[in-house]
Formats: sequence, structure tokens, C-alpha cells
Amino acid sequence: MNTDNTSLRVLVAKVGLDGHDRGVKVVARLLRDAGIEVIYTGLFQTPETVAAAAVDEDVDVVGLSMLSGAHMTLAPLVVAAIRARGVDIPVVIGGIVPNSDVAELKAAGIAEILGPGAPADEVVAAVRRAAANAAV
Ligand code: B12
Repeated sequence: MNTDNTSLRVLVAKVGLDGHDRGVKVVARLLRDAGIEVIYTGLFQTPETVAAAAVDEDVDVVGLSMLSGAHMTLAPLVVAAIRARGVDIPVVIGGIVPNSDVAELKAAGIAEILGPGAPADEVVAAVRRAAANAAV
């Protein structure tokens, strides 16, 4: 686990059954361009497979791309599956998330939440912020 926030490792993942993978590929590319090491799970993951990959890969942050509308169910399950493995890796989500869901997601342990059209620098900043807050 990285503590100085200089050489971060991030797992970006798609949980659930939808095929919206454009955003996650854009995010993976722009995080890489910012010097962050990125592992992408591919489509159709479960909370369990994401948590297992996050722990196996010893990542600093897990990024979920959620456009299916299932974020209120799946994102908290990813947090729970990670914590069930005895670690507390911060989870950041982006995609189609209504503002009215943000407070509940934060209460469920999601570190950062971004919506459509999030600029590249804000995507990178959210990931860095999540890692920095987890390290203190
Ligand atoms: C393109 C698109 C498709 C493409 C997907 C192609 C692909 N390979 O991705 C196709 C045509 C296949 C498609 C199909 C469907 N779609 Co569609 N689709 C869209 C659309 C128009 C744009 C999504 C997109 O690519 N945006 C561009 C990318 C770059 O943006 P993004 O993903 O939002 O990512 C940005 C941010 O959100 C953020 N971000 C995203 N992920 C992450 C992750 C992290 C960690 C971070 C930090 C940031 C971050 O950063 C990115 C850069 O700014 C949206 C509408 C919309 N306005 O978003 C609907 C939309 C997502 N689709 C929708 C639906 C309903 C469907 C279908 C079910 C339609 C149908 N009845 O068939 C099917 C499902 C097919 C399937 N198997 O999953 C709905 C979802 C409704 C909901 N969530 O409640 C939407 C919202 C349209 C709508 N308004 O109803 N779709």
C-alpha cells in the first residue's frame, strides 16, 4: 500500500451486467496519463471479484464506473466485500449517479462520487484525494 500518494495503484472496475465501458476506458487512460498505475477488471464483475482483485493487486483505490442504475445496491456491496477481507481500500465511483443518492452512498462508505462530464483533472484529483484521506 502506497502512503505518500506519489505512485498510486488503482483498480478500475465494472460491476453488474451492463456493457457501458466507454467511461471506464476513458478513466483508465486519463489516470495512466497522470502517472497512476491502473488495473482494469473488464465487464461483468461481482463485488466479490472486485474485492478479491483489489486485495490481490494491493491497490490504493478502487474506482467503479456505474451507469446501470444499480449503484445503490452494488457499490455498498463492494465496500462490504473489501472490508470483509480485513482491509479498508477507498472506493470512488463515477457515472450516472443522481445527486439525491450522494449522501446515502457517502454514508455507505463511498469516498468520492463523480458524474457524467467530470473533467480529467477532477477524476485524477478525486482518486488522489481518496488515497490521501485513507492514508491519514
Ligand atoms: C454510449 C451509451 C450507450 C452505449 C454504450 C457503449 C459502450 N461500450 O460504453 C450503448 C449504445 C451500447 C448503450 C446501451 C444501453 N444503454 Co446507454 N448510454 C450511453 C450514453 C448515451 C453515454 C455513456 C457514455 O459513454 N458516456 C461517455 C463517457 C466518457 O462518460 P461516463 O461513462 O459518464 O464517464 C465519465 C464520468 O461519469 C466519470 N466516470 C465514469 N466512470 C468513472 C469511474 C471512476 C472511478 C471515476 C473517478 C470517474 C468515472 O468520468 C468520465 C469522464 O468524464 C448514456 C447517457 C449519458 N448521458 O451518459 C446512456 C445510458 C447510460 N444508457 C442507458 C440505458 C438504459 C441503456 C440500455 C439499457 C438501453 C436499452 N434499452 O437497450 C442499453 C444497455 C446495454 C448494455 N448491454 O448494457 C441509460 C441508463 C439509465 C440509468 N442508469 O438509470 C443512460 C443514462 C441513458 C438514459 N438517459 O436513459 N448505451
